[in-house]
Amino acid sequence: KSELEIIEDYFKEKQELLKASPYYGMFEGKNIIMVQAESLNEFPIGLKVNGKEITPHLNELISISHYYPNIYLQIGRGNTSDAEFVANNSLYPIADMGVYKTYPKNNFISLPQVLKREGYTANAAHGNSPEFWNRRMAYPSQGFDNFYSTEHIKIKENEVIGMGVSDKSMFNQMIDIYKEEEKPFYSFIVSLTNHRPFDLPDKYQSLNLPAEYTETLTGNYLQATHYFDRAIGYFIEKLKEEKIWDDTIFVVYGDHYGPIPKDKDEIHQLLDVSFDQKEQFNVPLIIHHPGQTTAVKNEMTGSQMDIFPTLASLIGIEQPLAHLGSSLDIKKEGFAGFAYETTPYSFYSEQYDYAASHNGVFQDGICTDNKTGEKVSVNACKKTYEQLVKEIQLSEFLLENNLIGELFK
Ligand code: GP9
Repeated sequence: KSELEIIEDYFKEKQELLKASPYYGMFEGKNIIMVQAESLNEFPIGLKVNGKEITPHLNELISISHYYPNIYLQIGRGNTSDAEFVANNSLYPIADMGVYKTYPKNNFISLPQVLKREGYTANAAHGNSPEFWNRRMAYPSQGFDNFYSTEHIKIKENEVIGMGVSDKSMFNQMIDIYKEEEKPFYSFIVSLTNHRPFDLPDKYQSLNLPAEYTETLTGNYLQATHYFDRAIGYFIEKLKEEKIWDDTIFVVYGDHYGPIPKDKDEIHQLLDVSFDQKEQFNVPLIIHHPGQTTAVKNEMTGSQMDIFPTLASLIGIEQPLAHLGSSLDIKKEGFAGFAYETTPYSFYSEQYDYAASHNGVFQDGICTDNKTGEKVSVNACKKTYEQLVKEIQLSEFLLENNLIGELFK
């Protein structure tokens, strides 16, 4: 067999597993709205300060959705844009300047492209210049037919906060676009207002925080996260009003951390949250199934790479896919592997966490039983490590040689 045929077999095996999902094919033909939430960490979800929820609307959404609290980021040099790439392609973002800048014109088997072959339209939205992260050039190869950025004729800069059009305004403008959009559609929205340094103008700060939070990064982050939460609540209400909600799979996940390690002590002091590396890399994932009225909490360890296959199984996609992640709805040994953050080939998994050594020697890394916190023999981490090395190298090989489009021809 040729090298490409061997790779195809690897992907075919992964795709075959999707059929074991209890939801396989259940939402064929439903719209998908996916919101990639700027700087949304997992720790504000469900958190209360002075008896007040930071994310009341997301908490409410969780009460009628599938909620995956143990999901980890997988960004590389392309930061936000790499989170987009990973969620829509289920490959590691191995590229010197991020995938959108390094390989904007490669061929991909991305979520928008696959959905378009199923009869969907696909668009992306972001309230900022299309040049940022080279999205203007990268989005067509990803399969997005329309990019609703600040340069699009339909997008008005009627409310600008921080780096661009406010999240609330973007959500509102997208509602008008959906009314005219052919159905089913896939809409990918990259939010922006909750961006570092999180200094939201006073008039948008609606969280009543105790005095000790004044002018702290933590206080600012909670205010900005609360703003995003209100914008999402508004968006959902509008989707319901326009009768789009019941026909839509609605997804929200965090792109990457908000606070950074230097903020750790302050977060700990104010919120009693131990903002260690695992907490820093932890982002929420919420998937609302059309018609769902009760909460399903799935504590599987997973990553942004699992978003595409989880959605592909909900739609029941039969065409050949090339994803490295898995459906989170299938009981398995989940894991989140890192190609950039921490040290390449480090991972978190159901039972063991592996911190790779800087010298790249497997035996020199540290394997920890995360249930007991005890260091164990590295051999306990070997199987997942080997899979991770293989999949990172495979991503690099496919991207560098522009081979994804050659698969399954
Ligand atoms: C820029 C926005 C932020 O368009 O997506 O990107 P980041 O600075 O978070 O990588």
